[in-house]
Amino acid sequence: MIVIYPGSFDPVTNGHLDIIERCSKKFDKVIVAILNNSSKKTLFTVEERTELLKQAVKKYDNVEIDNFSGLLIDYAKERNVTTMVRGLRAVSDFEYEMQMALVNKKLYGDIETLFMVSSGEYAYLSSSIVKEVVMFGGDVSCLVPNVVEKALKEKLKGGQS
Ligand code: COD
Repeated sequence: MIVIYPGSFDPVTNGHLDIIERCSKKFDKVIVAILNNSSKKTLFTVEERTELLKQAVKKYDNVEIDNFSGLLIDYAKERNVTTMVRGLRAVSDFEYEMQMALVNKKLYGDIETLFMVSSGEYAYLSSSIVKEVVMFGGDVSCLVPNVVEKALKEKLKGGQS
């Protein structure tokens, strides 16, 4: 089975990578789909987020990095994939995830969303938290891959975003 793991990945964290690794063991192929939405302000461009993800997942040969703009269901149709994977960290994720899964299903009946529960050690981790820690000079080496840590320091050098 081929699945799409969609997200902003701004930037990819060890929490995302944990989901990707677990999916790569369970499914034949994982398409990590980065949202390329010019109206949503991101720290990293879609090209930068793609490059960081490519470097972070290069050890898995069944993981592809791609990007999409517009609706996720249109991308899913284009790729001929009907299964999405989303990560669930806490109850706070649930409402948004449930809404998204139900809207996607309403718009495209074939689509199914599978939820993978975060590993306990990453349940607190998000891209936003990582950016905030770096902005205030903290060490994120245990939260993101080395390439991401380096890119974050370059971007946020001197506390500027
Ligand atoms: N542990 C486990 N899972 C995690 C962790 C962690 N530490 N951190 C993040 N995750 C999961 C998230 O729960 C999510 O499932 C996934 O990883 C990606 O997370 P983010 O934050 O990078 O990405 P999101 O949630 O901003 O992505 C939202 C989309 C881009 C998928 C969504 O906005 C979308 O599909 N937009 C396109 C427009 C569209 O179709 N809209 C209609 C939807 S109803």
